[in-house]
Amino acid sequence: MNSLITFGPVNNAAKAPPEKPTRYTTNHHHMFKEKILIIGAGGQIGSVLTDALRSVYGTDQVIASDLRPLPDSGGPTEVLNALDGEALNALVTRHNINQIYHLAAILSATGEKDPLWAWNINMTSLFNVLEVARNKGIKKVYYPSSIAVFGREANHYDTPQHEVLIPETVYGISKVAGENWANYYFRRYGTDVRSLRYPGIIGYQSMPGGGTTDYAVDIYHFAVRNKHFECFLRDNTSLPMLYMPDAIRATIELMEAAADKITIRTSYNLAGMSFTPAEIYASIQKICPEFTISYKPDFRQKIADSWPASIDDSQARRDWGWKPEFDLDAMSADMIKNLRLQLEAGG
Ligand code: AKB
Repeated sequence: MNSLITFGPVNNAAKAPPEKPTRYTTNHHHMFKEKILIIGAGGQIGSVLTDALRSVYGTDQVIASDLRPLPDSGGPTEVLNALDGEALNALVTRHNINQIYHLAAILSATGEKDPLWAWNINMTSLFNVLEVARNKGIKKVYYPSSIAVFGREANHYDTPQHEVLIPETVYGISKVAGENWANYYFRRYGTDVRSLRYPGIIGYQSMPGGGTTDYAVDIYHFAVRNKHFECFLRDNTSLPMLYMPDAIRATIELMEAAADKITIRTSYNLAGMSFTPAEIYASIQKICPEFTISYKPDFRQKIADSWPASIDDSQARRDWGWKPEFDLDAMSADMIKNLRLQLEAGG
């Protein structure tokens, strides 16, 4: 039996109900049987995913955890340092956790400031998750990868699923390694780890931190305040991007798919749209004609240049029916509408 699930905005931003809530279908009999731990629930994706998973599985079934205390989200929260394997083990036992979403990571731009520190955080936390999953028989693990796994040797356009992976950031190296460890745990121990290579994710509910695609969120915040925006990438830098409701839906659809449909146990290519800073600016200008932009590329330009301009996600479409809903103009309209509501509400 399927039930229709809807969810609204998260609690870490001013409330502003979306006109058309995102819908999920899920197996009703799964609800209230799952006990889910989200690691990195205070982050850009984690904060939105927490609300979405609570809509699907029940508020008390989803434990939101982060390094720092989380704001009240109406459900259970925990402080967890994912580098502390014993603390993770104890938490999993205490809450009878049977699914883990591991979203904590140092992203591409921040990682370049201290590569060994970033490597240690990204890999140690993943090993802690994989080991607790193996030892405690966790049913499913979600581990996000990224377009950062690709480097300049990869095909730049419509980058295929099976492609040479020579990343140029420590973040990308950690994601290539992480994908392969996920695959290893699946093949060797049967641990059901599932993964998506996220492009840049754009949403109004939360802010990104330390990525190369962050400009595409920041630009909307400047536009609704009618403030001049200085972009850290060149105007013609095309990157793959995805609107938050599509990203959340992709994640839940992958995790709900029957295990025998999942043919990729490293990580699935995932795409929504591709655009350059000049194109997102033009899209925003249709709604905010006064808005102005200038370009001042910094060290993140080199990272962006090493990433694909567009992604071939046909394997995800074939295997578990992935299909994005938002294009650039639909995203701009929804972002600006919701950010304006947040501003009006004092956010
Ligand atoms: C980043 O820019 O580092 C992230 C990503 C694409 O993984 N948003």
